[in-house]
Amino acid sequence: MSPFANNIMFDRAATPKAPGLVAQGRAGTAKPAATGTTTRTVIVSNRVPSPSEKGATAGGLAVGLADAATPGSLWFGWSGRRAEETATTAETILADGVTYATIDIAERDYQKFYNGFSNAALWPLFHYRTGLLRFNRPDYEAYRAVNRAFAQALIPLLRPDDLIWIHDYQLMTMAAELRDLGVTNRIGFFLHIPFVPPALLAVMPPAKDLVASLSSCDVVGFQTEGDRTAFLDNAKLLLNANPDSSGRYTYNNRTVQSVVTPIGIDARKFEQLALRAEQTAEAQRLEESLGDRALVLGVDRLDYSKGLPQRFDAFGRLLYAYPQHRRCVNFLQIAARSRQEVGSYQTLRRELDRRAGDINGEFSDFDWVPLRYMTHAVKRNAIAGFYRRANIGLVTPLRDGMNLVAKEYVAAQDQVNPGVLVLSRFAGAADELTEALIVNPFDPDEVATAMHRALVMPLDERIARHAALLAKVRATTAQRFCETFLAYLRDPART
Ligand code: GDG
Repeated sequence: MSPFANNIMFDRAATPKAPGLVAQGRAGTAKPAATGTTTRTVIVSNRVPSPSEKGATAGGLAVGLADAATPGSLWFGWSGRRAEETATTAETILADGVTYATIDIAERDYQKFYNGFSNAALWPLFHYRTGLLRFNRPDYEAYRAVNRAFAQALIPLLRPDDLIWIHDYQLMTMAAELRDLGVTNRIGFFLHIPFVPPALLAVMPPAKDLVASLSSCDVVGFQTEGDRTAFLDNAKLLLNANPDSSGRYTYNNRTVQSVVTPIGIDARKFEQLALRAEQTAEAQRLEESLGDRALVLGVDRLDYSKGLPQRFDAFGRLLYAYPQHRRCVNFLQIAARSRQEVGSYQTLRRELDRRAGDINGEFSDFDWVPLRYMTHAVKRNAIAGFYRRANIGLVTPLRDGMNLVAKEYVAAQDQVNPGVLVLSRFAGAADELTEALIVNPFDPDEVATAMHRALVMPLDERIARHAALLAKVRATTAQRFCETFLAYLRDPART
């Protein structure tokens, strides 16, 4: 074992480890949760988290929006159930003052709307993967039809002064459907994933339709300045829009305000969770299995945008190029399965199985297996404990709207003995988290060098970088994201 690796372990080990739902039936029967003159927030997203499973699912949207669902608000979307027919009336449940209203989607619509246009056309294109894009007209028609069904089912629940806040790429045409059906409420849309420049959007046949539909909103929000610029460039080209210096333009007699409102996490709560999580059985089992080895951790949905094959290669390069880390480090990749019905996800899984096998076959010893890779989800509090134990948070997506894992990793660290965040320059989070080791995820050697640098980084540098990162993660919280976006929606002229 190298003296160099011993240092790392000593540093990490130096700090002791601290040991009512109310079913409400069909649409329209919900008792108004808020009275008086304040406007109500209506959140619309494809999936509505069941109140009892909040925080239990792998996915950034539900995590980031938990703070928007304040008492008195309404959260509307798909129930998660596939039925014979797509419903046009919603079922409602009241929990903690929030009304959750959901509809079922017909199996045949779901396949085309969700697995088809949303996840085999929009998702790859918006993550710059034109080669994976599968477009066909029936899928797009089903997408429009489901967006229309969402609009039809929402309308009976609406009050005149509701602020409607629609989320993400599955619902890009819903605002246009609401307008078509006569809705005059303020409507905002937030895109959680990247937007692409005109040269890329040009390959999407209904590109103009999509940009025009978003222009039915009063406010359109993005994670980064780059995404907003890409959207406005498309609006100029496709709609002849002429945005002013604050990103505002007029289309069809409506003023559309584009805004940048990066999403965040409830940092203080996550810090507490991570501290307590050291005591969970999972964290303790992980600790026992590692002994004094360093831990490199990746936590992602199993998705090709997350750069997992390239990340596995980078870990292999680390062991190859820096042999002093062999036997002294473990890489744990949690890759919770998602969208398993889409072909490219099955291909990815096989690819990762193969690469993990290659690396372990090459470097394992009878008492050390370098790479651990699991495809089932882990409980949120266990993940928090894993982050805290990890010497490196390896967050290397090829493209990502924001990436909340990067922020969670920072929040979970022990401030007097923190780990190092290695972050892709193509994650939206890299715009803010500049004190991370920023890497190009397409270059396994560069990522391996960054991992090596993180593993040997002196404690004072780790503390300085982490303190700067933590200040940022604490400042751009999920709550601030929600408040800022809703403030724009209340008053789009605000700059
Ligand atoms: C989209 C955009 C944007 C992961 N595995 C497990 C688990 N997770 C949690 C993480 C984190 C969330 O899921 C993932 O969030 P990300 O932001 O990293 O990624 P996406 O799901 O792709 O989210 C993304 C986000 O929307 C918000 O706008 O940042 O760019 O793609 O919270 O901890 N949670 C549990 N078990 C797991 O195994 N419980």
